[in-house]
Order: sequence, then C-alpha cells, then structure tokens
Amino acid sequence: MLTRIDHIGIACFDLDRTVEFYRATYGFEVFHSEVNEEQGVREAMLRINGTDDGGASYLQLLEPTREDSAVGKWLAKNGEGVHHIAFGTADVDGDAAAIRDQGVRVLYDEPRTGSMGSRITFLHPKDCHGVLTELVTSAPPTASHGD
Ligand code: MC0
Repeated sequence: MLTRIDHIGIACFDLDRTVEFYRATYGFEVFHSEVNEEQGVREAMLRINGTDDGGASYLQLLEPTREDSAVGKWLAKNGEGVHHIAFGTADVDGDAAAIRDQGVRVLYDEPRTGSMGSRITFLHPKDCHGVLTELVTSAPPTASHGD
C-alpha cells in the first residue's frame, strides 16, 4: 500500500546553487546527501515533514554525474524542473508486482538501491499519464545521515 509522498525529484544543473536557493528562500536544510553512481546522480534530500506511517517526505535535488544518465538526458531536453514523484510503501516488491499486473511497465525486475539505503523501482512515465513515478521502501532508520 502506498502511504505517503516519499519525495519529489527535481533535476538541476548545479546542486550546490540549487540547495542554496531552497535554504535561502524557504529555510529547508540538507538532511542527507550522496552520490548514486548506478543512477548517475549527485543528490541532496531536504526533509520537509514526518508522516503518520513513521516515514517522511522530502524534496530530492538531483544533479547528473554524466550526460547519458536518466537525469542528464532529461535535463538536456527539458531544462530544470520536476523530474519524478515517489510514493512510499512498506512493500515495494508487492506493490510493484500488483501494479505490473495492471499493465503498467515497471522498469526494474528487482528493486535497486536508492537514497539512504532505500529500495526503489520506477514506473514508465508513458503508462502514468506523463509522470515518471518511483516506488520507495525506506531503509530502517539509522543514527546518522550524511556523506
Ligand atoms: C523521459 N520521459 C519522461 C521522463 N523521462 N517523461 C516524464 N518524466 C520524465 N522524467 C519521456 C520522454 O520525454 C520521452 O517521451 C520518453 O519518455 C522516452 O524518453 P527518452 O528520453 O527516450 O529516455 P529513455 O526511454 O531512454 O528513458 C526514459 C526512462 C528513464 C523513464 C525509461 O529515464 C529511466 O529509466 N528512468 C528511471 C531512472 C531514473 O530516472 N533515475 C534518476 C533518478 P517522447 O514523447 O519524447 O517519446 S534516481 C533517484 O531518484 C534515486 C537516487 C532515488 O530516488 O533514490
């Protein structure tokens, strides 16, 4: 069951400048940052609020680490902006299977590693009314975050 908006992914050309915009304009601070080489992104997670399932919702700022990555290709075509939305679930495997059974293309056979040790998969935007959609099961909480 999808229980929250886990994050909204925002593609940007310059992560540090974009982080500074969100800090100066809205007061949002970086909760966590990392490089995900498999996905080809450098990312910063800005925690917006906790949620009643014990999780949280974030803005995820994404700078490509290479031009041929999903975000790099998307930026070259569209410029900066909202790249995807992500729904949180306790069971990414089960929810992805149920959604696949409805005829929506799930992009990975098995969930891959996402931000903060989460397990993630994506639904094809052409099957989701133009929205690249991610499903996320968060890793159990740990004592520290950071890069
Ligand atoms: C592409 N399209 C999109 C889109 N990306 N539509 C809406 N939102 C997007 N983000 C559209 C294109 O405009 C095009 O439509 C069609 O899909 C095919 O796009 P393409 O440019 O030819 O690119 P493909 O087909 O090579 O790849 C698209 C695909 C890919 C969605 C399969 O981007 C992908 O695998 N995405 C999942 C991985 C990902 O996005 N990783 C980055 C975030 P037209 O009409 O022109 O044919 S990593 C992340 O977020 C992690 C770290 C985390 O959350 O923890």
